[in-house]
Amino acid sequence: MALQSAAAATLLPSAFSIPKEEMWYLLQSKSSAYLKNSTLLGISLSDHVKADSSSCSLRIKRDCNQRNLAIQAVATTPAINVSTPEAKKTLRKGSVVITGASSGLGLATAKALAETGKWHVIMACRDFLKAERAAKSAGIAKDNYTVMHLDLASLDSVRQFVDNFRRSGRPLDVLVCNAAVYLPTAKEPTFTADGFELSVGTNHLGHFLLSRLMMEDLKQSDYPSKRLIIVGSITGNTNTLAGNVPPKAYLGDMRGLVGGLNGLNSSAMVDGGEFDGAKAYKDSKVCNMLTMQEFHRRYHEETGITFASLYPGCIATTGLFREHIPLFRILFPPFQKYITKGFVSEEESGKRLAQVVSDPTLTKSGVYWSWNKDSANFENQLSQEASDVEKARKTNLVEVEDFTEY
Ligand code: LMG
Ligand code: NDP
Ligand code: PMR
Repeated sequence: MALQSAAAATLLPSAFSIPKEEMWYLLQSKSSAYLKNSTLLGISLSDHVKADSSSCSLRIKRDCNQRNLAIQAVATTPAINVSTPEAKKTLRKGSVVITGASSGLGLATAKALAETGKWHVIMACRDFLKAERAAKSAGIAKDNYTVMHLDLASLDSVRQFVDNFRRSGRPLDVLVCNAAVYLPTAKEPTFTADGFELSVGTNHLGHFLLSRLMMEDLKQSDYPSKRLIIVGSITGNTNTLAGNVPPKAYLGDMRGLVGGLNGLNSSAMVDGGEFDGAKAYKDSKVCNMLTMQEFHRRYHEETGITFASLYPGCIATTGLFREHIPLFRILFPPFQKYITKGFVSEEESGKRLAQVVSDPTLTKSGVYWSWNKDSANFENQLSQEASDVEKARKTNLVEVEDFTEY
């Protein structure tokens, strides 16, 4: 299937390289709509999503240099010992990567965490200057943040970001997948550098690769609680009123995603249907919430990483709605404030996400957090589709070999 071949080539972690002849095979298979009964990078092309990497017919080479770099990077960070109260006092600053921290929820979370003095925030942003300016105008102290370039709409950029991060020598204690695009008025699909429909390509696939790569860095963290957080939303959950506003999220059998989301030999939509920008965003949020759960099932026990998702509330004033019609942008905030009462300020939403990052009591993995009217957090119920185990498996497109055992 095209995504498994195209994306297999592109989504491959940089810690692996593919022999030339096998790359040729991947390129060949990119144009083939249906490849049956072969496996690629541990994914069965016959059923799209076989998790069993033992059936891998193509070999993946490991790039030991890459791995060594990661180990060196972590070795330079001071070790902590939490066994005594004294040691607790000297707990080093946590190190958190937040994607899309140049505005809205990401920026507010960066600010909330930086203000505690306990966190160094790596703002992973596509627009370096905008992020620097945003950090300055939010009043984030220089010592508490670093801006690093990341364009989630390019898998090369994702890999480059991970390399740069490792070179920085900082540990990774928490990764927050926050960035997103929403294209509700688009009539035709647009695409990422790798040819995936832009909303799902950015919001889900870019974050998926980033998460899979950075899980290795998280594993090596000696911080008391290491976490990988993927921002979800109510509008992807059809067990809510908000989730029933058309167009509703629906992934179907995910044939479009499996086919490459390229709008050529496959649909640009996950479910294989006609392009709809608002639906694509909601579908991407379902993918985000499914991915979190799949990560939990696959990696929580082995890595000790807490995987979580959340609905931060309706932050009706953010840049997310920049592509919506002007009338919507005017009416949406008062509608949410006075009618649905689902409105939260950017500041409040930032505190919520910061809580999921740093609250020592929120260590439960596999949870979708929400907040009630008094801003008290609770474990929320996901819709049937957003909890579907089979669909969750399909969001994990690349089965990556465990490369901890050198
Ligand atoms: C689509 O339109 C667009 O086509 C698409 O491009 C994209 O933008 C998409 O979701 C985004 O929307 C959707 C359309 C659907 O929405 C609208 O046209 C309405 C937009 C208006 C939004 C702003 C509201 C402004 C209100 C004005 C208020 C002014 C406030 C002033 C306040 C001052 C106070 C002093 O909309 C519709 O189709 C409408 C019908 C939707 C109803 C859906 C509800 C379904 C409920 C089903 C029940 C499900 C049961 C679930 C049970 C769960 C219970 C827990
Ligand atoms: P904003 O538009 O304010 O923030 C989105 C961020 O993502 C921006 O920093 C943007 O960068 C960044 N971004 C977009 N594309 C890319 C890319 N290709 N590479 C890197 N960064 C990128 O929206 P919100 O703060 O509202 O959204 C944040 C999260 O909250 C999203 O995951 C959204 O789904 C979720 N959410 C939002 C809700 C709301 O009501 N607003 C409700 C529920 C969930 P730039 O500044 O350069 O544009
Ligand atoms: Mg919704 C009952 C409450 C409720 C909540 C909490 C939201 C959140 N919305 C609610 C209800 C309604 N909305 C109703 C009744 C309508 C019909 C008038 C409605 C409409 C609506 C539109 C057109 N709402 C929207 C849109 C958008 O374009 C936003 C969207 O879907 O973005 C994907 C949106 C949202 N409503 C929300 C939230 C949180 C959003 C924003 C985005 C997101 O999920 O990230």
